[in-house]
Amino acid sequence: MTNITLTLGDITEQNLDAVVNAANSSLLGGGGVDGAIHRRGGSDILDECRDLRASRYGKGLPAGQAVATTAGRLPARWVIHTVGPVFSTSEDRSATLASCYREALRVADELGALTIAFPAVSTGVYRWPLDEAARIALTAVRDADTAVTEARFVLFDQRAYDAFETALNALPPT
Ligand code: AR6
Repeated sequence: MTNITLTLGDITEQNLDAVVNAANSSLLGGGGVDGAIHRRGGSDILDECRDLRASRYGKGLPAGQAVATTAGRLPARWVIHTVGPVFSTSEDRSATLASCYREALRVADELGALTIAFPAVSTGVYRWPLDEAARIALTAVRDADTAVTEARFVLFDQRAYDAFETALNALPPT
């Protein structure tokens, strides 16, 4: 069973087996979590991302999928890059957001990563409302079939932390 924990902080400082990046399809970096991971992790991560684009994802990594690189100078061993959906009021993209978490855990299992840190995917530049994103994220991780023992949500500000805490307490029993 995966132990879900919440912490207020910066994902680049997490000393777990894997940290998840809220990337974009290009895999070539951006702002927010993505910018912080590439800045702190160094150029090895970007080099591997470029190789992945050339070898497997010529058209980019589709939303809802996940792929791993090493973590460069970060304390973690691996970065698992996933691409969240941009929030839409006209289309329900929650299945894609849930898929980000499930696929990241599947990649973690492939790597043998037992502990993983998640950011609140899609709640920044991609504008997803925090409460709903928290419910989707926590449900997906809680219901996943994985060998991961700790999934730590690393929330960047108090508002995000409070949204995840409320959603965690409100999760219906399995
Ligand atoms: N550690 C933990 N959480 C963080 C950090 C950090 N260092 N920095 C920001 N957050 P975002 P998205 C929070 O925008 O919405 C990028 O340009 C932030 O407060 O990073 O999935 C990519 O290249 C928010 O709650 O990711 C894509 O183009 C959450 O992390 C696009 O943004 C996610 O915000 C992806 O947008």
